[in-house]
Amino acid sequence: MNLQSLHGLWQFRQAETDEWLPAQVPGSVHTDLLALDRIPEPFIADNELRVQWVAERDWEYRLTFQVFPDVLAEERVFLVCDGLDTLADLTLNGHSMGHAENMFRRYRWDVTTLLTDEENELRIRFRSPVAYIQARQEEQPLVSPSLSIPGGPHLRKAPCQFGWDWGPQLPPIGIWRGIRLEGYSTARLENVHLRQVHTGNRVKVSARATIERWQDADLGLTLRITSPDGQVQEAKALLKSDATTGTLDVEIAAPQLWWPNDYGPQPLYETEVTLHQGEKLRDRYDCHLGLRTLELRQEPDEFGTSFTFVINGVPIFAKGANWIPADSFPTRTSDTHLEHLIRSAAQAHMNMLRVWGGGLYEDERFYDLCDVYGILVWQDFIFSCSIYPIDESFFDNVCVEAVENIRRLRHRASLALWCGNNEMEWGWDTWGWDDPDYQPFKQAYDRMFHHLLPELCAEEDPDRPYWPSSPSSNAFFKEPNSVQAGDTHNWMVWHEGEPFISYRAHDSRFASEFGFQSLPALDTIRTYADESEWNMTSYIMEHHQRNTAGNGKIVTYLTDHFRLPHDFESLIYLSQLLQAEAVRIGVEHWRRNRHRTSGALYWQLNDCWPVASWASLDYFGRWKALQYAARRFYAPILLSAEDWTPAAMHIHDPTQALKNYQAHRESGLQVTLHVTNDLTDQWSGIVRWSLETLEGQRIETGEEAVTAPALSSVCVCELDFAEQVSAGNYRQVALVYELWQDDERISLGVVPCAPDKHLALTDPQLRCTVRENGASFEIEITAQRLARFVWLALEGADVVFSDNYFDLPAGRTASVILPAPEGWTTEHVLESLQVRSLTDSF
Ligand code: BMA
Repeated sequence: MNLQSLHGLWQFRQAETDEWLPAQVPGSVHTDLLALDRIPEPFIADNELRVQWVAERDWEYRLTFQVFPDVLAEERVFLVCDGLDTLADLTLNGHSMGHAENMFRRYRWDVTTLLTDEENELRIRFRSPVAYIQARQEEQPLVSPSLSIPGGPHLRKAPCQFGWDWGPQLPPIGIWRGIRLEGYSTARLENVHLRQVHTGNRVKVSARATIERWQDADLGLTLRITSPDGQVQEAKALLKSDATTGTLDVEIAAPQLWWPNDYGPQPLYETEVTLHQGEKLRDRYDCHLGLRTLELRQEPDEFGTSFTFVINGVPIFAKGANWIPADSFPTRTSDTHLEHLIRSAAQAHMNMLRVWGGGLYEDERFYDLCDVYGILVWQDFIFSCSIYPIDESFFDNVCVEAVENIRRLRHRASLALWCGNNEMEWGWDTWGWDDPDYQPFKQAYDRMFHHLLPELCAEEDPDRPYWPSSPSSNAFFKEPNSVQAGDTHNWMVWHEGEPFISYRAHDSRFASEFGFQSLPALDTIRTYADESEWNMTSYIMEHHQRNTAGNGKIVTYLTDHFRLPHDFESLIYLSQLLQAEAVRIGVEHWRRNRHRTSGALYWQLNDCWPVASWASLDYFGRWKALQYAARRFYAPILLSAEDWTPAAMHIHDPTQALKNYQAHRESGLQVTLHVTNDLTDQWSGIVRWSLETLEGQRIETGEEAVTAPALSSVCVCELDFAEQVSAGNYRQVALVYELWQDDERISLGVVPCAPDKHLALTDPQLRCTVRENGASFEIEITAQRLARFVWLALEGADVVFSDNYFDLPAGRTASVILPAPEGWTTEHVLESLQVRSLTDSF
């Protein structure tokens, strides 16, 4: 086996022109043009509109190269393209060699007879994806996502690259993944299937290898597993000259189990399968294996049917978010940035990400990080919000894509689920697709998602569950968004305009999408909008907002909760608070009801360009208020307050619901406090509460010892302050609730008796001290009066604080840690530290 990478400096040109320009491979036309200053950065201002022509043209790439002698000496040489985006025709030394039309497939062509030992020339001509989908859409109009260039479903290309309600219309073109020559003699490993069977305290790992061979020779097959502490175990087999498969087993005693984040460590076993002929290595396959059992438990119960991921026998509450591609131009995402995003998810106690069906099957490095950080992956097949073609060639194309991606990812410890698509069953059920003219499309949907894909999954990856669609109740076209079975997308908050407390009336079995938008950090906005545009309804701010009327929605919700801000920066801050509060209210509700609900994945973790969106990490990876809130509301031990009963709420009349909610608060305050324990050990501690004025005068206080059994949520106390809170004082009073263990405060929350906009807040007089502590600084903050949503920032350095946007009641101290930016002193931190709270916004 000999490999020769073809990465590096290529040339490219617009088709039918003469000017060849330098190109970077892997890469894309847009990023190549950008590097040459031929187009402006599409993410700045409205430059997106000025670069539309790029994807409307055809482009050509070429490389001249010498083949390494040892590659050329092999019996067979293949050109392997891990990703061509998308409509590509290839020629090698003038011979037409192949055609590609699916960016999610790996293409492999036998080029043994086409290569020479002199100069070779490889050319790849890419057709415009936009021209293609437009032409196909004219022949056969298909339902496409409303904010996309119509016709996207005609092409197997990331749907969101044609535009989405958070993404620009910038479909890239080019060689977007690895490209190389692979030379083999005698035989190669076509694929390897690793499976694990757990019995008692032993795991049998089996490797089944499928072999492509060109010679009738005896071959040696070896499976070698190295444990995290370096112990090596091996199994060997001799394959007779006609054998095309071979299976090997290794028994691992006392296995070190792989756990999701916060449940235990993520030990990985180095695993290697090699194919030999005599002493000669013919091929090898390497990966990292995490040993664990996985089950999606669906059992009838008093609420319907459960939907719970069970890892190593432990029913997990899935906590996380939805993942979209990290850049409109995927080849721009650096390893460091990708790791920052996944690490941020883990730091916020997430244990699951859903790779959403409008994006991509991600790179190996994404799943490597998920394996390492203990992030389970809910993997959608890449279909979203559309009606797709029904011809056989489309089905054949998808079958190859599905098999390849299943085989590529099935050994992953992190991979938890294959899911058919995003919101398409919902489309058939609720969005008016079920028209008589569309019946053949509905039948094709049924065939694809209820037969073909589950059958391929069962055959290629029998150890992993398949789910037909998100959302679905697994009843095929019946109530896909049911709260009794399966997963739900809860869009009554935001899309339907209902108040945040509506989440409490939606007892999902597994909430796989729900969310609220906000603006990104000012430093992020600065990269795309001039100061003259720093206004919610300016042209550029609306250009960087893709959800119709999204900015207006933020403003409307803002007026429900907060006073109008006095400047743009405060508007950003308030938009982020709204987002954090909305999602917190949903998640806390579902976590309190963990006997019924088994997961909450908010929409969405990240962004693909700088924009106002549902993301908690913006395009540059900056933590919005929601990301910090997630670190609190996803903590394994959660103290939460429920201050309203859903039964009394008019969820179908949002305005009335909010009025009721406020009226209720004016005539007292009823609150229940709950401890949710997601851990596998019982947890004991103390809950302390205090009804107090904004200045910190205690009206009533209390304390409860609490023991929360493993994997449970308990109601700690029911508090009724009908006597203490009245129309006369409710704007000056708040309930503070704290969780303590071993003299340490673990969390603190506040329920103000009036909506924030009506609270009688005044300057809390925040005071800070800074102390150096090795590689970090510790900031201590105190407040004289209740400070809502204390916000810290360091001018001149992007840092992730240990906590941010938190409440600080009168007389309490908060301690926040920040990693020391290189060369910074305590004085430097003090000078650059910005501290604000809600009163600074109006
Ligand atoms: C969900 C997603 C996306 C969309 C988001 C916000 O339903 O599946 O289609 O971006 O809503 O509208």
